[in-house]
Parts: sequence; C-alpha cells; structure tokens
Amino acid sequence: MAKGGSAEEVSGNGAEVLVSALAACGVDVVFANPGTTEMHVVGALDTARGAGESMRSVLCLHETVCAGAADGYGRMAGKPAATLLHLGVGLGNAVANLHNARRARSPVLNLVGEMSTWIKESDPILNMDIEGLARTVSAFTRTTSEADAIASDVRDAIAVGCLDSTGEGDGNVATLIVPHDLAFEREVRGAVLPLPSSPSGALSPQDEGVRTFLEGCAEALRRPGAKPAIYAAGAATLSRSGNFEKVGKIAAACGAKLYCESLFTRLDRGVGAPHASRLPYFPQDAVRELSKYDVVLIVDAKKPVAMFGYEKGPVDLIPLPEESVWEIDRGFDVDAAIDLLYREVGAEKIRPGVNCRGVFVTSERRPPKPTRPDAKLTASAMCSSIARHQPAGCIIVDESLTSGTNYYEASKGCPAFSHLFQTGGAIGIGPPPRPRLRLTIVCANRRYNILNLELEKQKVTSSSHARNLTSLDNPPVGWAKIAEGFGVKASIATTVEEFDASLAEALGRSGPSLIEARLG
Ligand SMILES: Cc1ncc(C[n+]2csc(CCOP(=O)(O)OP(=O)(O)O)c2C)c(N)n1
Repeated sequence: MAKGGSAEEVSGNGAEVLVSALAACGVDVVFANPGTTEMHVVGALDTARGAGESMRSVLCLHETVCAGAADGYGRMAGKPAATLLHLGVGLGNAVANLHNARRARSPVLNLVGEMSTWIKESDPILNMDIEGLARTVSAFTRTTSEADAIASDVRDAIAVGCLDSTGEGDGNVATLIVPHDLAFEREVRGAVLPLPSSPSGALSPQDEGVRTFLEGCAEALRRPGAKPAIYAAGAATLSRSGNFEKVGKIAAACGAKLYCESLFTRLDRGVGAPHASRLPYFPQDAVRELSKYDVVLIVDAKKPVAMFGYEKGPVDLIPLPEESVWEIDRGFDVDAAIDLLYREVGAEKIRPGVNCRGVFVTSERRPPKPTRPDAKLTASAMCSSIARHQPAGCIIVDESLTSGTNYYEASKGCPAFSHLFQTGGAIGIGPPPRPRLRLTIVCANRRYNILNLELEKQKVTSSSHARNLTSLDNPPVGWAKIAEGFGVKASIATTVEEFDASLAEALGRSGPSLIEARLG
C-alpha cells in the first residue's frame, strides 16, 4: 500500500486509472457482479498499470455475496478488498451484508457504476438515488464528478472511508460511484497520494491528557477491593501487534474478568490466547452478568446496548455510572494506548500458565469423543465434533444463532484459530466471507428456532401463522442437493458418527464441501 513517499502518477482511460489507483493503494482483489456501466472497469482489470496479474477478480452470483466476501477479507487481511456492483440495484442487493461490514468496522471499498452523466436526467429504467442508498451503510460516499478526479477519489475513499475511522461507529465501508462515461473517457490522468499510516486526529499517548486518562484508568482497575471487568473488541482481540495478549495480561494483572462482544468481529482464539467470556445474547442476561462489576474498561468497542427494545427491557447493558466506565475507542491510537496501559498496570510480569489467573489457554484440550456415536445428531454434539476436528490456524465463520451456542466454549482449548461472527444482526453472512471456502456446515434444524424463542419470550400467542412463518419443513430444503448443483461435494449427517465421518472426510479433501447436519 502506498504509505509514505511521494504521489504515484497514473494514466489511461478512466477505468484504467481507477484500477491503477486501486493497485497503488494496495487493493488486489475485486468481488464483482458487474453490468453494462462497469464493463470498462472489467476490461481495465487486465490492462491497468500496476494491476496486471496481481489483481484477482471473483464473480459472485449475488451482490450480498460480494459484500460478505469483502467483509471477511477485510477482517482477516486488515486492508480493503473492492466490490464491483451494478448501479443502485446491485448496491441494494448488497446492503444487508454491507450493514454487517459496517458494524464489524471492516475496511470495504464499494465501486458502483452510475448512468452516464448526460443520460441520468432522462431517468433511464435502472436510474435511482445511489448516493442515498450508499449513505445508509457507508462512512464515505462520493460520486466522481470528472475523469481526472478518479484517482484521487479512489485514494480518498480508502484513506478517509476504509482506513481513517472516525471512532463514531460509522464503520469503514466506503462507496465510490463512477459514472459510465467517465470510465470510458480517454487520456485521463491522476495522482495517488500516499495513504495515512494511522488515523488522523487519533489521540496519541504522547498527549498529556491521554497519559493522565490511562493512569486514572490503571488506578481504577487496580483499586483495592475493586471488581473490574474488561470488555474488548476490534483491534483489541487480534493477535496482530500482540494486542490481545496484552489485553489478556492487563486483565490478569488487575484481576479483571475479560469479556468480548456477543456478536464479535474477529477473535484470535485457542491455545496461547486469552479466553474472553462472551457477553450473553439476551439483554437481561447481559445486564445480570455485568452487574457483578463496579468498574468496566471498554477497549475498541462501542458501549454495549440491547439489540432490541423489549417491553420493559433494558437499553444500556453496563449498569454503572459514567465515571465507572473507561473507554479506549478509536478516538485513540488504540495499539499505543493498549501498550501504555499494559506497562502502567505492570502486565509485563504476567506469564501465561504461571500467574495469569486462568485468563490464558495454555494447553490443547478438545472435547471428548461421544459415548454413543450412533445417537441422533444434536446441536451440542455437532459443536463438540467441530471443535474435535478443526485444524490449527483455521478460520471459523460462525453465524449460528441457536445451534452453535455450545461451540464457543467447546472450542476454547483448540489450537490457535480465528473466529468470525456475524456482527450486524443481518443473517445470511455464513458462506460468503471465507476467503478460501473449504467447508460449509448447514445447521439444518428446519426452523427459525431463534424466532420461536422470541415468540415465547415476547409472549406472542402461538398460531398457525406463527408456525408457518418460522418453519422450514414444508417442504424441507435439500441443502446437499443445492450444493451439488454448484459442483460442491455434499453429505448428509443424521447421527454423531455420520457427522464425525463427514467432517473428517471434508477436511481431508482439497476442494469445497458442504455437510447438511440434520439436527434432532
Ligand atoms: C437479512 C435478515 N433477514 C431476516 C432477519 C430476521 N431473522 C432473524 S433470526 C431469523 C431466523 C434465523 O434462523 P436460522 O439462521 O436458521 O437459525 P436458528 O434460529 O434456527 O438458530 C430471521 C429470519 C434478519 N435478522 N436478517
């Protein structure tokens, strides 16, 4: 990525300038579902300077898959992939997963085509308000106004939208809208300025106020008799830069209980990492859990609030006065602030397995083999089996609502792995975000189970409509057959031993697989 140094000059037709600018900013993959207005950009993926063979393009059969894939890529790579979407209709199809990406604060750059400037006002049939739609999910939205601005617009979208978070919870999704005629304009020029190395405006630990704040925070966490908790997310739960290890050691040094979000972006978990307890999904349970503490440090997360406003339900999940809640958010240089707090509380002296108060997972421990392998497959047996088989270094993309409840604890002692969850509550993220899709497990319980729980919880009288609208058994979906239609090897498991065998086989195969886990 162009960080530091001087501006890079780019030229060609508008589309070539666009792709050269992407390459200059380090973008090397495009998840696309293009149309007429994006054809020149498709052509430029081969011809643009700097892109050449390094630019990978992936066709996704629905735009929400483009968005899910770019979200997953951003979470794992820490830099943006681009989506290439056809006008407002393509962007509209991508919105649910772009919402998840916004909540995950994943860096994602949407490139969206637009009508040629001279036809837009005649309102051709695909015309719509693309900017209006983009703003609902984007921290940065711009329509390029002239071809010579394409290169700087690409750079601004990445620098301001994808990398330079405001810390206001707006996420890191940027949308650049490029009119068709600007893409085919010839002899276009532009310059790509270097990208910033850290968010502009972030409070640095050199700042006197930041030091005083962190000293106060350290004191509050270590106050004799205090009952502290740390709620960590985002950059604080990644092994990259050693952040998660430092946060775990801060928790151990202060005797604080470590929590993560219920719907988390990415946790680097397993042997060698700290184990964070997951905040309960239902708000009353979360409030009950957090009411055990009298001081809470939030690191790189928003203050947790209830997911829905239930009748007489809570809003804030941390039941403490403001002065008892300390926040290190994106207004700070988070890496540097974690490091300073780490030293301030004397966390360097913490040794996992020696004096870490059980915060770190120090040895491999997988769930035991089932005692009755021929028993009907349950959700909990499925979770144990996955944790028994998952390879070291794998990426688990988990969007289970009820079926995966036991997986989080079952996988605690697995070799180091990354765990991604769905962050924005929009379901349907599962298969798309895997950078190299290997195995999809469909938890085929044949119902929208969480909605049955919601009906019960909200005391809505059960009716035939309620059944119709939450059942998936009339007719049941043939997941294995759908997979086969995509050329994916599929199997069906109804018992624990069938699931174990399917899992072992799928993990030993090089191509993609799907297991339809028929849960009883
Ligand atoms: C894009 C989107 N559409 C609809 C919903 C509403 N919704 C929330 S949970 C749910 C059912 C989930 O069922 P499933 O994923 O099969 O998991 P289970 O409840 O069986 O554990 C639905 C339809 C949503 N959250 N997001």
